[in-house]
Amino acid sequence: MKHLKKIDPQIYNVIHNEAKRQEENLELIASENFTSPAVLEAMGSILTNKYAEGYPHHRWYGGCENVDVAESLAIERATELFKAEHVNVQAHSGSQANMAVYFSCLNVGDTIMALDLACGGHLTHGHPHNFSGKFFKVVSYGVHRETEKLDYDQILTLAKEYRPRLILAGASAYPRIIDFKKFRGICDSVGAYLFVDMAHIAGLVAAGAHPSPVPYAEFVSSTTHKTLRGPRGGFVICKKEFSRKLDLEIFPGIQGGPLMHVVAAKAVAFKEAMSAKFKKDQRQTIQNARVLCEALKEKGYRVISGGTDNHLFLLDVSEKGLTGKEAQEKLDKAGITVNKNLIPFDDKSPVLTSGIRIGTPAVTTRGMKEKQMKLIAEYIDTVLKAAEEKAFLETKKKVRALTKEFPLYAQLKK
Ligand code: DSN
Repeated sequence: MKHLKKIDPQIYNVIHNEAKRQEENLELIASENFTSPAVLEAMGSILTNKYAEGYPHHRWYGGCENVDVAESLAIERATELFKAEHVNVQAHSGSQANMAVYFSCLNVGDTIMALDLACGGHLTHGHPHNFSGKFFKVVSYGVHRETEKLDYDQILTLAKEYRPRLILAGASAYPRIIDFKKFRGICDSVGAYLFVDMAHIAGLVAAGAHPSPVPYAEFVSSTTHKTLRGPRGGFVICKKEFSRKLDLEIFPGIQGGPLMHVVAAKAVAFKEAMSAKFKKDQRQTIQNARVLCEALKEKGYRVISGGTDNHLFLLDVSEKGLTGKEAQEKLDKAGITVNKNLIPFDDKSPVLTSGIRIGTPAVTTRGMKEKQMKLIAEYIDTVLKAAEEKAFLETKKKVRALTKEFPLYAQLKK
């Protein structure tokens, strides 16, 4: 980055320091991952210079012959990967993907049903401060008080009572398989659309490691940067009958020019997600989550719902006398990055929380396996129990040694 270093040393330093942090720390934020060098190259390319409002071969600008190829490839690959009827790859983010879905099939004031934030839902699933909570009447469903798993009977009862126009399945912090067929049945019994936000599990779905929502839902939204391991961005899948409406809602409905460097990087990520290596990594991600979760359970931690079927799990740290915020801060001191998270029926505020969310996509991309998960469980336990700086620093040294064994972007340094 010699030009950046010369022109803007402050921003150069930000990138340099962040690269060091990513290299040296253990990244356990469930929604984060490390893209491939190929994705980085496409994303950091001159395609950022091009305006391309519209869709391939129907643009409002001249000179789109090259970016048309990139977007067509992204669409073809995502269509094949997820066995979709129609894909739009232009959403700048998961939030915009969700907004486009709502606007494609709802009117302002319609009723939607979605998972409560404290039980694992997302802000765009009807939070009062989010557009979704302002534009629509929101009925939240939760998880069962004892099992902490989705309670399909409760969802059906609520659906019959409130007759929502759309039911959203999908979560940011739910560790179990979601039964999309059951959701379809519930939607059919009340005449609602099924909308699945698969952002967290998209990589698992692409690899066949989690059942796909695509056969069941009218709309499926996702991001590309979580388990899917692509650039930061969004995309939407829908049934053919909604394709024109969806495309119009993305552009010109809620966005202007697509980010063609990101669209090209999405195409690269979809290609990579078709590989045998990607599929193997997704299965290892789940296996790593299970091993790390079990190791922490053995150390006496309460795990929400008793375990995990996917890439993440939630620890209730309140039983250890900590808030989620305190646990996150302690782990940060040892170079272990997680996020505080509400847990079902949490009595603490979203700022404090009773839990932390732990995910294995990023450490798995680095090549870590079961053996390293057991070590990480040791480190987490030591840090959460410790009160003195010395213990954090000792664990930090162990974290540094472990991450050094699994270098990031070794290809870029050759
Ligand atoms: N904010 C993301 C997460 O961390 O799960 C969801 O979009």
